[in-house]
Amino acid sequence: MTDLDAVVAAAETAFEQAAEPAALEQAKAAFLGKAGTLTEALKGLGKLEPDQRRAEGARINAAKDRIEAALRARREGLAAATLDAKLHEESLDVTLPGRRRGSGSVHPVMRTWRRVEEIFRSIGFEVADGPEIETDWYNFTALNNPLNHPARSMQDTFYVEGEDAHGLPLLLRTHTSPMQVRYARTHQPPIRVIAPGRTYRVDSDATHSPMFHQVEGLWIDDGISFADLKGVYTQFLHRFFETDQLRVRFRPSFFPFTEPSAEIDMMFDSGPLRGRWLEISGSGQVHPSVMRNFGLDPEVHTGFAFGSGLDRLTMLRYGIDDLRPFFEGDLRFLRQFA
Ligand code: 2NL
Repeated sequence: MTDLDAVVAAAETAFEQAAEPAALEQAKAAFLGKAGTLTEALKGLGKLEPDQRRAEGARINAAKDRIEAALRARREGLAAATLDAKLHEESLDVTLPGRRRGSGSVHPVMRTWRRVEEIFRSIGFEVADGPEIETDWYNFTALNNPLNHPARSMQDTFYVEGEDAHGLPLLLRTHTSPMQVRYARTHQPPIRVIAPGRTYRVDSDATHSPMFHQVEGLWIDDGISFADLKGVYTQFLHRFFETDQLRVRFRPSFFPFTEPSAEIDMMFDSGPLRGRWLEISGSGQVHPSVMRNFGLDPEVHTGFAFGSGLDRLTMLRYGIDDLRPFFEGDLRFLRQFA
């Protein structure tokens, strides 16, 4: 008679030693397979007397149940171990912060540009746009610049190849005025417009960049005066610097395109820049010749114009006294304004 306890013990040991599922299935075959120990034992039952056969059959089946139980346990053990190993290998700390795509931010001068548009729009101004490559007429002639004016020289203005329909040179606009000239020639008074944009001059130091930003404003109707300029520009400064604690003064000056002309100065009454007059804008009443170049009669229509630097407004707003870092692209500097 087969020593079934020994067979069960051998099976348990063989299963325990199977280190992975394929080995376990092979070990199983040795006991429960077609030629396995238990299968052979069952085959031997036919030779026994019926009584003995029943008792021996029950014994073999009990042994078979134990071996199958050991097999199931080992299968589950191996599956759990496999899962554990996999979990360990693919472990992932879901509490780690994600790697985000860096989000960009608006350049400080562009923030100023947007704020200026928003403020003037709320006062009733339109926003004009126009080309950065201009003709001599729109940039200089229409604005009353005499032909021998030094601003027209190659030392001051970037000329580009090519010429306009009249054979006159093309250039990078030196101010945003030509956008206002184009706007005024295609609209009827009341004309209330600002023209923000990039401008170019041959100039480069701590406070001058060959490319800079300006915003000009123009209000033309019958009877628009310096008083209107003072009201509009003061309101703009209060809104832009978010304080009424500043003073504004107009200082006589000269520009070819305005008469009379004035520099607008401002002084903060509080904050780090307090107590010093700061030049903030050029301004004046539109010159009669310029008014005629708009296609308007200077005897009927009057108006003011101003021109301010968006870069300078930005520097004053953030208290930065060097223009260059704004255009050098060092993100450590630029991110401070995000
Ligand atoms: C400056 C000077 C100024 C204007 C700009 C202007 C535009 C037109 C007609 C008349 Cl279309 N004037 N613009 C007027 C006075 C001064 O700016 O140096 N700004 C920083």
